[in-house]
Amino acid sequence: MFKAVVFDLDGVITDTAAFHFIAWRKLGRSLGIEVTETFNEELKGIDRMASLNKILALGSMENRFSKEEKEVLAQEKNDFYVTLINEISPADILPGIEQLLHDLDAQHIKVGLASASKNAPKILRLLGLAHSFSTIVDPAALQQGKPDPEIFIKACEQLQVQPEEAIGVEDAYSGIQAINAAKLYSVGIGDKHMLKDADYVFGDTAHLTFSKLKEIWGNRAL
Ligand code: B16
Ligand code: MG
Repeated sequence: MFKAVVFDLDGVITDTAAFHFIAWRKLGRSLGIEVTETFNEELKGIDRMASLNKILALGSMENRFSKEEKEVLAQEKNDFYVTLINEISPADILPGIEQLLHDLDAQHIKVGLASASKNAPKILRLLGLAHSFSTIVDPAALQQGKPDPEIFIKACEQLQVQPEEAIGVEDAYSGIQAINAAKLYSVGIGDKHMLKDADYVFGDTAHLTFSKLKEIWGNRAL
């Protein structure tokens, strides 16, 4: 049996993509750059500064701002984003996740969080799930973002398990690459074609049950 599950946050535990979109769109408009919903898809799973750099490149403004000015822009987006996420409540937990966390706890399987979001502890608190995670990797302490494996390797170290004994759950392509490179068993949530490198893909979190995880773990190729 697997000894730990390491979860991504956004798109797996809850869906904050719409809030990120509203906040980036507002910042983009203040600079004359139109961030569309389609473009927002490309920002999923990547960190705040990398997202800003992509938006500036979209508007051909990649060389217009100094590092300090970009810090101010990223902070501006985050201040607005934080006012938006204050609305988050336990009703925003994605289907099946609460039950899964409950079952993992009952089976004494360790649970960790590997999110690129610096707002992750606050979001878990608002969802009422902070107690369900025995460890959260601090993204500010990382050298590399996803698809680099660092965040998932760190999560396993903090949980004191070997990556080969753990399952990683992600909704983003870059996240699946990170889990695979870290050598956990990778579970994708979303589109089978987009997440084709995952060891197993669920269409949505409602199908992500403890019994199904046990089954796919038992059937995995060694
Ligand atoms: P913040 P995840 C990611 O969360 C989001 O998917 C991504 O859109 C966001 O830019 C990133 O967190 C950083 O978030 O600005 O709150 O630090 O999918 O890794 O849980
Ligand atoms: Mg995600």
